[in-house]
Amino acid sequence: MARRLVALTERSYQSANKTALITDSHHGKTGADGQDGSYLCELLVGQGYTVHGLVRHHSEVHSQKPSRRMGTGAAVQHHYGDVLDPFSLIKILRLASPDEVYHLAAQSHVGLSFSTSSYTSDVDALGTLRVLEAIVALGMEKRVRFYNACSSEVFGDVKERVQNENTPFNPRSPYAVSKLYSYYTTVNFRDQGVFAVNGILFNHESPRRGMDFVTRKISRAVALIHHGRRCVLTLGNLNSYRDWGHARDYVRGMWLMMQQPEPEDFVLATGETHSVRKFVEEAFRMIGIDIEWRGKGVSEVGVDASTGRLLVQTDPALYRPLDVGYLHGSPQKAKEVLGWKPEITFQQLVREMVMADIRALEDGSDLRAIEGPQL
Ligand code: G4F
Repeated sequence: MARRLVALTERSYQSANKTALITDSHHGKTGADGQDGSYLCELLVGQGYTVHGLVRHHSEVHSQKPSRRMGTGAAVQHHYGDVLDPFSLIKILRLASPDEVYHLAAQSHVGLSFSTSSYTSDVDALGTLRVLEAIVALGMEKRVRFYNACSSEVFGDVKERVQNENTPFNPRSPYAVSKLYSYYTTVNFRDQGVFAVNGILFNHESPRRGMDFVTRKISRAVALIHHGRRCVLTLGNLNSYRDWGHARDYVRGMWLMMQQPEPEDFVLATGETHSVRKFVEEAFRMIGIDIEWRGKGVSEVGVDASTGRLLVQTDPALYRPLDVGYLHGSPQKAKEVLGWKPEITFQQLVREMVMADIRALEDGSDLRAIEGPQL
């Protein structure tokens, strides 16, 4: 394929003096304030951007250390707003006057979307429409580039063993249906001339991941067990497979999509898939424990193979009404066109997450999970 590669170091679309706006998260911390937003801020500031973050007000913000909250300290200007409030979007877009908008704001917890389906649709589906309409209402559509954080969840009950940009969609949750709406809305605006792209990102994790996503739930529980602070990790479906990468790699892919001469959609994935069970085993291995599985179905438990101590149990309440059992992405197009490939392996990711949680408990920087029912 004779495609032009735009590497981080190339200068075809200059980064210097550019301004970016990152929309904030609603749940699961995926905006300027959360996992993806904070890594993206760091990348953009490093590239010489002025970065604005749209921050939704929630009291948790104020319980966190500012450096962690902002990702990059004073280099990022945060503004209160909400994708549910079109006026706030218009005001922030006018004030920031961005060259690039990274729309990450979402209710990003798939499990939670079953109990908050209307809210999730309002934020994830209509929220995307509101940002795009605000750009057009301000007459900014000719100069603003727009990135939509779409999700591998749109593949749902997968129609192909390995999913790529041409795989048919088959969403299985209110979250996934809403993301599919956001996908087609982005395509529609692109077809009307806006530089608008969808990043169809497979799961991406890090020590900054929200504590109610399965990888962080596992890494934090392993750290607590290592410190003798908690006994049993409680999970839902151990047998679902995910293509897990590192968020730092994925924000680089987002940025690259926005530097292309033409707007196109891209899958970002590692090309490897592992079960939740495997993640658990790998995480415990980091603290020298081999897990042995005993029993079946909801009675299945994981014990320390050398002592028989109970370490993992399952709870039917943590199973979703519908789950996506298998996701496995192909990063082929991103590799060929963007020159993107993930640098952090599955084992390195698990190690980094477990070690970070162990350190956080040691140095007192561990932030307690928000009280409430488990997800
Ligand atoms: O970590 P999860 O909650 O992530 P999920 O549902 O795959 O969604 C994440 O990745 C998507 C793709 O990038 C994003 F669009 C989305 O916003 C989010 O970031 O669950 C992963 C798997 C599921 O099959 C779930 O049923 O782990 C299974 N699981 C088993 N026990 C659990 C648990 N998930 C959670 N959250 N908590 C459990 O106790």
